[in-house]
Amino acid sequence: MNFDKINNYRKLADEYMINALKAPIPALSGMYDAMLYSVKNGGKRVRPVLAMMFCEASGGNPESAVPLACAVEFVHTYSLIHDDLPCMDNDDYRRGKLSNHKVFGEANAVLAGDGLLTAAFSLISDGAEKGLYSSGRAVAAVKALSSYAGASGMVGGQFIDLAGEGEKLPKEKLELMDRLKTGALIASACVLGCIAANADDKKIKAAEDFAYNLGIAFQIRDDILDVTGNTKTLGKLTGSDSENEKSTYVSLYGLEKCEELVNKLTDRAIAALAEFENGGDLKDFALYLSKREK
Ligand code: GRG
Repeated sequence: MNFDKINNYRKLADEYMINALKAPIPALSGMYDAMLYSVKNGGKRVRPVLAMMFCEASGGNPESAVPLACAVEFVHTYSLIHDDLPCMDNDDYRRGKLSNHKVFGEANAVLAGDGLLTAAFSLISDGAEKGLYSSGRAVAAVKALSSYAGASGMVGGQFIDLAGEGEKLPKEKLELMDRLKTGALIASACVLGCIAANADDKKIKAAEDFAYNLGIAFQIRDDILDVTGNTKTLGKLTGSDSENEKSTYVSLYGLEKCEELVNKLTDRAIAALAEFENGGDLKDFALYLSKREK
């Protein structure tokens, strides 16, 4: 796999996000510190890398997708901050470091998430103002991101997750929850990358198809790692799913079948790339994610 390219995409996203989070007045420096803490806290940047790769695979310049890629990562980061709160998953650690509310307090962690969610949409408009894509493409990106991330997407998935706590979810409900909670934001990254390149509807549909298959494979891999993973590599304690009596793919199918499912879904994601002339890096990235250890 082309790690140099991936690391370059990660670097482009990191620089752009940090630059976008400068406190405009000293009175707000504490607010921006709380947002920056989680943005700089060691995420893998899977979603920004996917956005830039889809832009490139659609014939665009991946650098033109950077604001959209970062918008998705801001939404992802806000969701993790809110997910860790005591009223949700109540996690003291994220990526091996104290979670946002443990450092800044609960109220400030809520605000840091709110700040990142709204900043995501200003990044989209900034990209159009800088001439990286047209205003029409910015409108399409706002429409896609708000739909994938909102109540009918990621937020809805979290709702199903919280409503089903302590219950054994049937297969259909687990699939719906993960499609929304994990798949929808991955879909936003892939689709926004296509939007930056002005891709046609066929490519956008194929990107979404890739993303939902990859997203479920990603979630199953997450469930596997919660059982078999290394605490140090993952930056969190393993076994939390069974401790919290969460319904997961591993509890439903067992480890061996889950490994098979990851491979099958990854193959389906790769098949969707036939729509792109230049999908080789995406294929390698999907295979790499299917074997990830963190
Ligand atoms: C609070 C609205 C709201 C939503 C929360 C993201 C989420 C929904 C919950 C977090 C818990 C979880 C396991 C979600 C599934 C998606 C997932 C596997 C997130 C982790 O993504 P990575 O591995 O994270 O890309 P890094 O740390 O690399 O950024």
